[in-house]
Amino acid sequence: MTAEKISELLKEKKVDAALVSSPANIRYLSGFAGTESYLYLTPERKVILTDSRYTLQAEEEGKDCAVWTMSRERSYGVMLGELLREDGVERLGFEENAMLYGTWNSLWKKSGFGPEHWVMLGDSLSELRVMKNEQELQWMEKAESIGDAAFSYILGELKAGVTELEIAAKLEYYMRSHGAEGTSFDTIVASGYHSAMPHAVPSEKKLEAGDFVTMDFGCKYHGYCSDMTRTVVIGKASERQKEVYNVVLKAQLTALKGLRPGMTCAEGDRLARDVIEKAGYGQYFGHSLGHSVGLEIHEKPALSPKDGHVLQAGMVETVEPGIYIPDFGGVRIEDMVVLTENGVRNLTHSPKELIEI
Ligand SMILES: [Mn+2]
Repeated sequence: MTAEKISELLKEKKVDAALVSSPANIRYLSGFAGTESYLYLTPERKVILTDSRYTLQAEEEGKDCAVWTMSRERSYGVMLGELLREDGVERLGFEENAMLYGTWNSLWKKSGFGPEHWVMLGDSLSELRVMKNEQELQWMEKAESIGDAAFSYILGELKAGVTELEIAAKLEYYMRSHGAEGTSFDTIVASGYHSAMPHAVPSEKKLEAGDFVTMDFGCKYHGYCSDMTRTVVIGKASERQKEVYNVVLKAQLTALKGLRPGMTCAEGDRLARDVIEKAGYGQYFGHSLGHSVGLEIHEKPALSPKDGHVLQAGMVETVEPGIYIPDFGGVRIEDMVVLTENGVRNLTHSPKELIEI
């Protein structure tokens, strides 16, 4: 992130300084990967405000940053007051979507800078992260490749009698023991009637013959997230299962083929939704086609019917249509792609023709 971009943003928002509180933005703008800290920014300087658990890490990771450590006598609010007075700040930008009201209340009281000095920045700092550079793409590709390997491994572990929790644990153990720093969200393993819930929580339910099993999982590499979903059938798939699966697959392939820079996110969503609606399953596809991914698992813009952003080369999006039918089950197929000049490059390589186990 260039210093010019930060200066530009501060100027555009007419603020003298910004207090960054979202961990992903702190990491992106400073390199510091700790949590429960702040990054204070002006066009001239960057100061990480943290506590003693993170002092050494902040000094090591924070590029061109001073590090101030809070203490009982010198709270975050007190340190912030010192900075604002030193720099003669009149207007301080802050992330109202990444700060609790109680925290803000305490910060303005202890700093001595009342509410009239605080300016909401909306999501403007997060928007700096929308376009991914080569290094970020490499890390995301690596994270997704660990996911691909985990899927191919888990196929050998899926069988009737094993619980959803065991499968989730095995996926996570595999990813961590192959270089992942952790999961990028809580792993979803949903079998049988559970698979009708798009974000089901893995349970002690055992996989049974005839179950759809939807596995949605991802991991982090250098802080960057991966995300993928595959649905398989335990035993032989019924005709209806095949039909539903193939509608989702066709919707996904259609979207992968049609997505390109210049179209809006809503138009992207439409590509897959049209296929599902035409097949008569429109009412069973309740969520958006996809979302952006990066340091956070759900970033903007999203491939949603409500998102008017224009897709540009360098954005990363998931493409994950689904059909969820109560008392029958559900199917979701998800890849993670990067927008290129004339389409998309798929970062996910796992097979997606219906697998019967
Ligand atoms: Mn996803």
